[in-house]
Amino acid sequence: MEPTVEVEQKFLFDSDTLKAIEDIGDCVGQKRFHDQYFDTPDFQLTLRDVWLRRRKQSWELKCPIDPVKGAAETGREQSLCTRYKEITNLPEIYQRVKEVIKDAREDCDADVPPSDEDDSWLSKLKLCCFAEFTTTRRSFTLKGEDGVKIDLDQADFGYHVGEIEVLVPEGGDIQSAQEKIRHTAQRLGLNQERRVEGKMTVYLKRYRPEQYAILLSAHVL
Ligand code: V4E
Repeated sequence: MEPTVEVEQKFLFDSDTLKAIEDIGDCVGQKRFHDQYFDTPDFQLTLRDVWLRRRKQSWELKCPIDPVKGAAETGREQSLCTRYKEITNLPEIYQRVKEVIKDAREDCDADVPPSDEDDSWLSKLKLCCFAEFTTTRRSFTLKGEDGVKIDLDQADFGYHVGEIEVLVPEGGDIQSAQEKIRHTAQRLGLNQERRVEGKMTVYLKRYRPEQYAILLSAHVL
């Protein structure tokens, strides 16, 4: 599958928000999934805001589309939306991860890309699981708003968060996706001034405080 850009805004929700969503949207399903996130012991991926995840036996890599996001957004207003390129093709994920992990280049440049059945590439690149949790997700589409999805997530460590999401093909119109998200947020009566913490931020703060502190000071979180 071609990489896409995921544009999204997270929000906190209560029974009023849920009612607003049910008024203007249709529930299109509920699912449960277990996520495992991987990084090197010295956080080479997450320090670059690169997130390697296995969900339901499939791999996914989320990379920033603005490579110097920290520097670009430090000191001025941070957008409420996040924008990440999503790569789901395993050979391409392997290639990107090797480019990000410095020590990997010399050792692994000539080798064959991994397959779904073979996890040996993880240890070769010194990648370990640093976070895992299960999420129950209810998804909604919106009447009169093409391409907008709303997810309401409940993580098993006791945090719930919503997200308004639009997927854009690579090179597509990110501004108009952000505009759709702003419009949806307005329709739901959300009154946000700051970004809301995602599941990972809360997870790291609770269970990986060292990594959390390092990513916070590097302006990744
Ligand atoms: C990109 C990212 C992480 C990877 C997980 O992304 P997220 O969209 O939060 O998870 P989820 O389960 O909703 O994935 P989906 O099913 O939509 O693919 S973990 C941290 N980040 C960066 C990040 C950030 N710094 N701030 C916010 C508000 N979100 C994400």
